[in-house]
Amino acid sequence: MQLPYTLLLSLLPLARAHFLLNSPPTIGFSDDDEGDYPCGSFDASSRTTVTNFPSGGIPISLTSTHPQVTYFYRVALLNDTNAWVDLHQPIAQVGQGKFCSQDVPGLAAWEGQDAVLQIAASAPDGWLFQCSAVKFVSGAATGPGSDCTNASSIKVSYVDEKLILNAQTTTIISGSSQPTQSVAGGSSTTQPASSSSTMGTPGAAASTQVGGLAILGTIIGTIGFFFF
Ligand SMILES: [Cu+2]
Repeated sequence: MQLPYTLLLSLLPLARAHFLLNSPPTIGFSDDDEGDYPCGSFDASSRTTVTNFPSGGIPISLTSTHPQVTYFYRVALLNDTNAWVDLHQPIAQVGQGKFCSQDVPGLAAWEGQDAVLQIAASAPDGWLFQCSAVKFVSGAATGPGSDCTNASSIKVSYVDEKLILNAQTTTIISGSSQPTQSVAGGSSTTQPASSSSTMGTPGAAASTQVGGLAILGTIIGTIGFFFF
């Protein structure tokens, strides 16, 4: 069967990309070099497009082309882009396609400061990075944009893990506060440990963080949600 040329074109980005940061705007995307810490081979200090990041939150829209991926949401001050701070609990996505967190809260303590948002993704083929230039500001959530949508086939769940990943080290600390892996270089190809068995408690806190997404059901044996 031959696919129409236009359809083939529309499939190309999904077929090739590891993952995409749709919103806020990425500093840069290179499929071949997305594994290069800290920003997928692009300059972390680039300020070409700066997104105001109110304490109330912004939507963060991602597209995964992998059957599973874990996203870590991190920020660093512009003058220290090797010191990353968790912005949001990591999220494991099963299934390919778009996932959008509608209101990821900003950091009130950093209001007025220039910073870099980094999405570090643990994918089957290794760590991948996308960054966005942001400035923390006061104010209410900006609300979801038109690209803040979710693929119907995905399911996502929170992961109770803390990632320490910089130019010197890559370590994941699970909910039990025990390091589960430690490798040098920030380019490990290992997966985070037991994302399904180390999740935090379900309920209001989790659903509030993602905010506005409909919860359809609970994943058997673990704590998770279906989003659409
Ligand atoms: Cu990939």
